[in-house]
Amino acid sequence: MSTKTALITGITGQDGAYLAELLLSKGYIVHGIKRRSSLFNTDRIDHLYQDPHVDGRRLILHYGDLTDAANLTRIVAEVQPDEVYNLGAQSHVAVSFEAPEYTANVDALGTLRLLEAIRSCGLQAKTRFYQASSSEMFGLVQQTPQTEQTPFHPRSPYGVAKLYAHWITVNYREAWGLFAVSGILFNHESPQRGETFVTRKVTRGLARVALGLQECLYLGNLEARRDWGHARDYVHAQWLMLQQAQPRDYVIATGHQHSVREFVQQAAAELGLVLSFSGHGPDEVGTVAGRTARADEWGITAQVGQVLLRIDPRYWRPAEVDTLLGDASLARAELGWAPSVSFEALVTEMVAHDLAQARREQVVRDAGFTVNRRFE
Ligand code: NDP
Ligand code: GDR
Repeated sequence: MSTKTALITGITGQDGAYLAELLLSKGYIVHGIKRRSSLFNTDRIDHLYQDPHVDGRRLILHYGDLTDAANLTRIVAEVQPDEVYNLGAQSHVAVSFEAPEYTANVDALGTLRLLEAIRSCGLQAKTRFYQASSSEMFGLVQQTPQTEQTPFHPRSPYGVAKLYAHWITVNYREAWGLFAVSGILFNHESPQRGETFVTRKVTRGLARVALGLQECLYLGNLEARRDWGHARDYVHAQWLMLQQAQPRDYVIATGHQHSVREFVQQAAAELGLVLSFSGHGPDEVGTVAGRTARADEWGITAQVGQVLLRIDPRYWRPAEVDTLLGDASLARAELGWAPSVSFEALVTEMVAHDLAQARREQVVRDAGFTVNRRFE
């Protein structure tokens, strides 16, 4: 067991929660930065929570923000981390078109602030740094599959901000000798995925529609193709990158690609529903064309002929990333990393989770209480 100390920004997010779990299981003392919020925002890590009034805690949370350099410097000075994982970000690509300056401030300059905090605390020889880079940096892809050598062409304020963060991480490695690496991670999902990313929106939305809690699921571009893996596998790769003898950037991906449409069909099939599509562009709809035995077994109320899915052009992006497919050969060879969860198993796990959640909502509704109506 290790007695290392890690600091995680974005610990309340999908990856932060899985990484905190992994590091605690390895004996780390884990510090995390959470944002002040008017409501509790630690749902994903509540199972790891340790009472601050009891001595010997191994999970310690600090209030902070990537836009606040003084705060980051104080926390780094206090924690003296062996490893820093910079997972905090405004991570939604579509939202980055609405809030480009904020996205740049958090995702690009936030990374610089954190690197500078390590340097100004004199920790560049001690602290290893992981940057959450993204396949979105490839954007308009110029080579398939994408590797560490593929040129970047980001297509959103998010992608551009992440590219700055990527290069400033390289620069601190080259200029100051920091053990600083970027994981160029392709999309990774789980039942802990934020509800407005497409996979979770689909599994949650279809489960709710299937049980009559929501009338219809609205989506944007069904043709986009992504390389989807499981977040638990991907945080393991993040940790492995900081355990190497030499700092190096790695692509992390499954090497398999599916369209949003295929994801929807697979999720519907999990619920015992066969979907057929008709119409074009904004008029396209997805209708129940058949029910399998599973739909009866699971008490699914959606019937043949019912429209489950409609297109809402609001979800089309001003500039889209049409296709991403990663080649993680270098990570396989040097980190000994490989994904362990298939596309089908990922969809199964997410649908099962969201169906169970929808059933709980059904009980609440049937008891006469209001259910959550948010489904953006
Ligand atoms: P999430 O959106 O689930 O989590 C983002 C985290 O960042 C949350 O804890 C959030 O806090 C925090 N955060 C947001 N703004 C700030 C801020 N101003 N200061 C401090 N913290 C902030 O993302 P994921 O867990 O999915 O992703 C983790 C990282 O990996 C992100 O940087 C993302 O861009 C990157 N990435 C993700 C991929 C994926 O497919 N998941 C692929 C490639 C890269 P709060 O909970 O309060 O909102
Ligand atoms: P992405 O993930 O943009 O790849 O970024 P997202 O799930 O948001 O979109 C994937 C694709 O699905 C299309 N799409 C929709 N997307 C959303 N969110 N909502 C919809 O209704 C919808 N309909 C179709 C999108 O247009 C897109 O093509 C994620 C984030 O986790 C980033 O932080 C990370 O860096 C990248 O993955 C790799």
